[in-house]
Amino acid sequence: DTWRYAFEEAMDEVQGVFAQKFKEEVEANSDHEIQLFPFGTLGESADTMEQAQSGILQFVDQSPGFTGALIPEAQIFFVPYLLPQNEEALQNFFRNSKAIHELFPPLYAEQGLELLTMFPEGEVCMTTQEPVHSPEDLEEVKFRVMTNPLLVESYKAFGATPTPLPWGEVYGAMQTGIIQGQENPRFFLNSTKMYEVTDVITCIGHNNFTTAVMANKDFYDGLSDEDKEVVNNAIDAAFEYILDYQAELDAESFDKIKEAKPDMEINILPEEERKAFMETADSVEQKFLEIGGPNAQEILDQMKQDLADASEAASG
Ligand code: 6CS
Repeated sequence: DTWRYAFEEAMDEVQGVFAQKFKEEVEANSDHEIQLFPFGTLGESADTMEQAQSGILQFVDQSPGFTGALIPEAQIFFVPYLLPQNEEALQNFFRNSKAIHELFPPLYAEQGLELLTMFPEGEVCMTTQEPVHSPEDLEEVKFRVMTNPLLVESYKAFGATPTPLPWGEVYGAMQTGIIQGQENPRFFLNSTKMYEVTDVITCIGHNNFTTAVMANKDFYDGLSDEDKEVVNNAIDAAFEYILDYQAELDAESFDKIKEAKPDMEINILPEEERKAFMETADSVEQKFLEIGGPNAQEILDQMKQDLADASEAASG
């Protein structure tokens, strides 16, 4: 039989590479086949999520940036400066987090989804038309964000005018001037040629792009123990593979952008310029507790514990 798996990116982008690895593992270890549907083949992220919930798709990759409306707790990934900038601590966190491995799965289950894994896609940076050195520079900037209420709050706190849009509309909206800024991980700024429609990249260390892979829950529950193991092992193999893959991609992406557009301005903001952005974190965290659903406090507390453990293990 054939299992259908949709994701939000192209075949050679991070989610696509993860999906290909998953497919390879499943097909090597079972008689099942996986059919992959990259971005654009079945609609936007909201569409593929509906298809996974209704069982038309067996697997879907949807980032918390879009899941926030469905599972309000998933908005926690948009509290700025919550995730560590240290790569080892970040990887420890995604491997071991109790919040991810124990608290989130029942919340996804309520929506008919089996949460299989979450993984990072790299540091998120902004691209804009004008340089950004402080929140004042984002004033009057219509800034595209994923359709996630807390991300809207976060960019309001950064001084911008947030404009939630599905991904498919971003390039065109930037070209026609409907928006003047957006954020995404480094590799994605390169692969989607955001440098063609913006002139400045600004990194302030505020986030790493998290994504999640799920199965339709009825489908997953109906699998034999043996097939569940095939799926889980394939997810583990793809997870380990993607951690290194994305870290390497991250490192080379800006060189590639510079090659493609030598006058692209790339600013990694120094600590003193980051301060004003960092100072917004508390208010956005407070907002998360208001709009992050009934389990917001529990998730936040556990996440902070997990992050402390992950950082300690990294430095020790
Ligand atoms: O910004 C977005 O909407 C997209 N960004 C990434 C890195 N992956 C998929 C998502 O749709």
